[in-house]
Amino acid sequence: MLDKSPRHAAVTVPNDLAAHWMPFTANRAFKKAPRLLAGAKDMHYFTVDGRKIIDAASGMWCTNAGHGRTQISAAIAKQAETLDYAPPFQFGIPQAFELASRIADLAPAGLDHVFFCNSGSEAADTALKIALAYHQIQGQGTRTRLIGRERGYHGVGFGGTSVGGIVGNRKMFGTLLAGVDHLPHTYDREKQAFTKGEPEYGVHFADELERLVNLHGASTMAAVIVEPMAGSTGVLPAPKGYLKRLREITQKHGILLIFDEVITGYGRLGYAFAAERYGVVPDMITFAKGITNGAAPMGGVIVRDTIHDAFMSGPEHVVELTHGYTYSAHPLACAAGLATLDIYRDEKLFERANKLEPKFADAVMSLKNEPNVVDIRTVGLTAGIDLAPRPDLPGKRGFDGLNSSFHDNDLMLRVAGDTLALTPPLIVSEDQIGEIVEKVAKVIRAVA
Ligand code: PXG
Repeated sequence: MLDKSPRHAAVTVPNDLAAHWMPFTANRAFKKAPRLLAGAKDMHYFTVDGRKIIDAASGMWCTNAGHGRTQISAAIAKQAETLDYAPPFQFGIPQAFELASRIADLAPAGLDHVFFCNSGSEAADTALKIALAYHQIQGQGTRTRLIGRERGYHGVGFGGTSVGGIVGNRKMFGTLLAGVDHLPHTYDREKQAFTKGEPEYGVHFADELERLVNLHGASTMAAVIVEPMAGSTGVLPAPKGYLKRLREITQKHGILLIFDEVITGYGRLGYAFAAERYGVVPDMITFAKGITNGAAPMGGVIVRDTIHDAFMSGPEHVVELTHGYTYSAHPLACAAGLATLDIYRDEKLFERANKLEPKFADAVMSLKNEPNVVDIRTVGLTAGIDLAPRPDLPGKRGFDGLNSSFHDNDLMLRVAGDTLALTPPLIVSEDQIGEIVEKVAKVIRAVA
């Protein structure tokens, strides 16, 4: 039935979709059968034709507190009226300092400084640049090598693309940064299939870092960057003990460890940051997405005191780190961030995710016997469901799943190749988890 509330009143849809070259989208297929959104509230999107779609993707891993939070939109509106823009270089706004302190309070002890940017991509590139600059000012300028991981995603800047490990995102863009190497990914279906949470098998994948140290020499290595749970590549939780082992090896060799928590931050794994879930303290944490509940673009890097402090020397009138963005700590994003952190705290959403995790895992695992399901992984309020690729057309089953979910089943999910990813807002109810799983079952059968 058409819901007639004003939020999703009819929206004018342009006749011509040609001018907008859409990001990470199959443009021609989209424009033949557009998936157009007009509104959102709590757990739902509304389409331009008034259908109500349950959001099992938090938009794109962003809206952890659900959609249309008036506390956030009111804070943004008020900020826009009071101070629309302020230069972030050599000037500041109180909200930026307050937000940085609030983020540092959520982060592990010792990570007390926040550098703001506008996206996860900028956060990754910022962290990599801080790592290089840090070693240089420490008199270890030979440490220039950056290590990523196969199947890793750190956004689309040249740094993030270089350390990233998804071939489709790399192969069109030349030789990328020099001196980058990659750890192997941590997924072995034979040993790990249908695991809830962190797989038992795979801590040894971290030892590959020793091999890279033996190959390149520790004195050439600047930093290792990994996602505590690889999200974009289809939800690969770290094996038990893996991140701890990486920490031990990086520490032993003076290599910085960066956790890319763009997805895992702000409650997705049941904690403020995954670092807390795993009891491992990296040297830097990158974040984005959930910091503003998706309502304004913002990203950032949380930096260990010793790294930050190393920059704070030399004449005081001189810029310590020659890096930053016109929109670093943008007033509207700061306002959104502060309102978002209030909601996370007041509604105890991280704890809620933690409590729901076993129920969510059980519900999603019930899809095990649906056609073509070859693995299901769950961690926090996130799941990856691998469907066997069609031998003739890899990725087609997943793509058809995206269309079937949106057009025929009133469901939004994420698709990576032939993997369906579920990552609902942390406000999801148990009934809604059931509803999502039922809809996913229909989608899987539709693409069988
Ligand atoms: N790091 C990680 C770990 C990410 O997941 C980025 C960096 C880049 O963030 P920006 O804000 O520059 O896009 C991301 C982004 C998906 C999907 O479908 C995931 C992301 C982006 C788009 C789609 O899984 N993650």
